[in-house]
Amino acid sequence: MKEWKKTSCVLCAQNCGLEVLVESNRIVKVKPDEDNPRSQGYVCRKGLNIAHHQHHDQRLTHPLKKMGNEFVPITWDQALTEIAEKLRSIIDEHGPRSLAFMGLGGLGAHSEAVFGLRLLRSLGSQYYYNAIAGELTGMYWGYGRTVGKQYNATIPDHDHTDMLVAIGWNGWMSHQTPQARRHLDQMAKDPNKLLVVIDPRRSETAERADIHLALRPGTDALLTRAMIAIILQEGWQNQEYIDCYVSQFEQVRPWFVDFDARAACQVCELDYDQVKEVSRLFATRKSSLHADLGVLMGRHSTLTTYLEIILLAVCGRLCVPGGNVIPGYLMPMGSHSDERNPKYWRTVVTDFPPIMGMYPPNVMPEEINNNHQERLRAVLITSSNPLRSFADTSAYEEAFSKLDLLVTVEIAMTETALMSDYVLPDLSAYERWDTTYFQWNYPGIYCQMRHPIVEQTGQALEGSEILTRLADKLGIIPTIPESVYEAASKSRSEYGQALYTYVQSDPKVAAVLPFIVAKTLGKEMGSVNLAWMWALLQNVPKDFRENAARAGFKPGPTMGDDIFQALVDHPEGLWIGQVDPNKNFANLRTEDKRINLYIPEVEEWVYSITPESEAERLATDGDYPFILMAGRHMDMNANTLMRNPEWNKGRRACTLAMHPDDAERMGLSDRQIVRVTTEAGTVDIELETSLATRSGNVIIPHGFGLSYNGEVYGVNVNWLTKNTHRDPIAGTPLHRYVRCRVEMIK
Ligand SMILES: Nc1nc2c(c(=O)[nH]1)N[C@H]1C(S)=C(S)[C@@H](COP(=O)(O)OP(=O)(O)OC[C@H]3O[C@@H](n4cnc5c(=O)[nH]c(N)nc54)[C@H](O)[C@@H]3O)O[C@H]1N2
Ligand SMILES: Nc1nc2c(c(=O)[nH]1)N[C@H]1C(S)=C(S)[C@@H](COP(=O)(O)OP(=O)(O)OC[C@H]3O[C@@H](n4cnc5c(=O)[nH]c(N)nc54)[C@H](O)[C@@H]3O)O[C@H]1N2
Ligand code: SF4
Ligand SMILES: [Mo]
Repeated sequence: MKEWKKTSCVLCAQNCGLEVLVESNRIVKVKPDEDNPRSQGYVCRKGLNIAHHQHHDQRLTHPLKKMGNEFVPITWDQALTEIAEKLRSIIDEHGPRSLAFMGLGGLGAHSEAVFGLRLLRSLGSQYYYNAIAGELTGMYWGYGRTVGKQYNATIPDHDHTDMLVAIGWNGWMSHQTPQARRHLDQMAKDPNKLLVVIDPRRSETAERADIHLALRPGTDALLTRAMIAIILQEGWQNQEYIDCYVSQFEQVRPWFVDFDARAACQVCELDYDQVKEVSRLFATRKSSLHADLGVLMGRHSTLTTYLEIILLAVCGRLCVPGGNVIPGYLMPMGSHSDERNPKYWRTVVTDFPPIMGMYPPNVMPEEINNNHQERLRAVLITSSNPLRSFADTSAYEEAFSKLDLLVTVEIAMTETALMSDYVLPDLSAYERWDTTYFQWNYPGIYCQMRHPIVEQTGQALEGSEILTRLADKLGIIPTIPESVYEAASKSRSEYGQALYTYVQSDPKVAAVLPFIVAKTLGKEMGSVNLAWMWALLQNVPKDFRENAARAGFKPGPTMGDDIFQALVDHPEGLWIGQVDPNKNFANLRTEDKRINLYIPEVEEWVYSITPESEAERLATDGDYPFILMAGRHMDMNANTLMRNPEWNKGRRACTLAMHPDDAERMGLSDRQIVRVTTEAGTVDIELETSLATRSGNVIIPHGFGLSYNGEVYGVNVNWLTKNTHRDPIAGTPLHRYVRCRVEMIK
């Protein structure tokens, strides 16, 4: 039996539509899906290799318990009973702060998140760690303060902008915008549009740019301060916009008025006149800005993204067509958690607050490995592989060995799973119903409920089902009235009424609603994720309903059910909403409904970014003369999501990239094995000379160091990163600026 089925790629946040040929329960061919309304037949090499994500030798099929050095298959009942007992006893003895969750949904699937969060909350803990708090939270923090909600971060209005500034974003390889290569090509080739890339090296995106500002690594804060200074000194700011939509401008203006932009450009190793011209263009055109890991994982990460918000605001580029806009969404990617509100816990020994409800993976090793009464003792992980993904693998290994309980819900026997006490098998993204809530699109709100397209061969369960069963074992779910079960077996409309009546009857039910839906409608539908999508759609806020109406859904009580049915009927995905581009300012949730420019806590930090002080801090360190970019997104990695190394066979996937001049100076040659050392550790790795690297810089991609069938593929760059090398506010890693030395192996 062969059948073409519609699904999507789960390897990056674009989730491009795919059509896959399934034969004997295996994915044998993959092609882009022309019918997918967002990706429209766009796909990259990774998506075409999705079979290597689904089919490999490390697939988990049974719950496993570690006994000595062995993993022994056990029943679901035994696994969940034992885990529940251990969790209870740890919390009873040490309090809820001893428990953390990590992960809960990655690049391809988000349904499980609400279940994990409810379980965590029901157990009294707030400690939720996620990869997003290793990249985006500094930027979310800035948006939280300036526009009022952390989840209202902006994206470029990709179809309407006529000047796109890519700062620290290599979209050609990493995507991060719909149909990235097509879009970047259009921006570059259209004589009426400008693509500006700010990147220290000639990245694949920079190669196509109209203007490439090859700044010195780590100088984005200085450059952004200089650009704002130029704009204000020249009077290019959009005063009308500022008067209408911005407050506290007068408080930030002094940060720029006397700033020596010319000296700053010199430290950034940029031509002042070119920076001035880019600033003028940015202030006068329909410009937008896309910042990514080069900035988010760069020096002064949170500060730089905040300065970028100021830049956008003074040029009148926020919430306007063609500028940076706040997209619509079905579900925000996290919750607004303003750290000034004492109800949010800080981490016990490192004192970091949550941003978007998430704590930074960088601090977890310290939060485990200490003698505090309330240190972390139990960690439950789903859809994440901290031992390869997060900074400082040695620190993680040491910390995890000190846990009383480590449980990993996975599809593969990963490096992290191998350290766990229990490993629980999840259905894969292609074996279950699932969706993502990514919102990197505008003005459409896109959604795809992926159908299961292959069958599992073991006893795996949906992650949300696993979490529900665990919640049950922990006694978190109340006894559900028979009437709710009965209604679920009849019709969705009867179920909706029965559920409503039940929720109204007991105020405690709402807090555990996902579990109730899982046990009733989930059971009936054969999928908790599918049932949760239905429930979610019944409860959407008013502005989502307005957006859905603009996308053609009939307003009224059945709207949620109609969208649900449409999702089931359209496995290729569909537009479920359209935001009103003329109402983008309505997303401002500050008290005065304006963009609040002034964040007092970072004032001193801004003032510290001067040409003189930065020149000093950037000076070469004799012990560590190179700057390592510890991570790079390229055709041959997809975070740690690919388990079968076959897909990169014959390619030079994981090397240390170095400029040929540097190699020559050091007497090193291409393909030679060299030794790289940082404050965190040492690795040996193959050298690749490459003009795509800036002199003085070296690059190792992330996502390698995979252990597969007794072999290790590539080098795990996180042996070289230190978890304490992080942003002071968000705790995010500064992976794009790691000092290192490279040596010949004698
Ligand atoms: N192929 C592939 N695509 C992916 C992924 C993957 O693993 N592989 N992962 C996905 C994920 S989770 C993410 S978060 C995205 C990330 O996507 P990107 O942020 O685009 O990824 P990077 O490769 O880190 O690209 C950032 C660029 O910043 C530049 N840079 C380095 N230092 C500096 C600096 O100091 N200043 C400036 N301005 N730029 C600097 C680098 O040279 C690089 O070209 O990619 C997504 N897409
Ligand atoms: N040094 C360095 N480190 C980096 C980066 C860098 O640039 N430099 N990039 C960082 C970035 S941007 C990110 S986003 C993080 C990502 O880091 P992680 O959060 O670890 O995410 P992934 O590597 O995408 O996937 C983690 C695990 O999810 C599992 N998984 C996949 N599908 C499912 C599923 O359906 N169910 C379950 N239960 N598990 C599943 C995979 O098998 C994999 O082991 O890595 C970061 N790490
Ligand atoms: S990895 Fe490639 S194919 Fe997959 S979603 Fe991202 S851009 Fe699309
Ligand atoms: Mo990421």
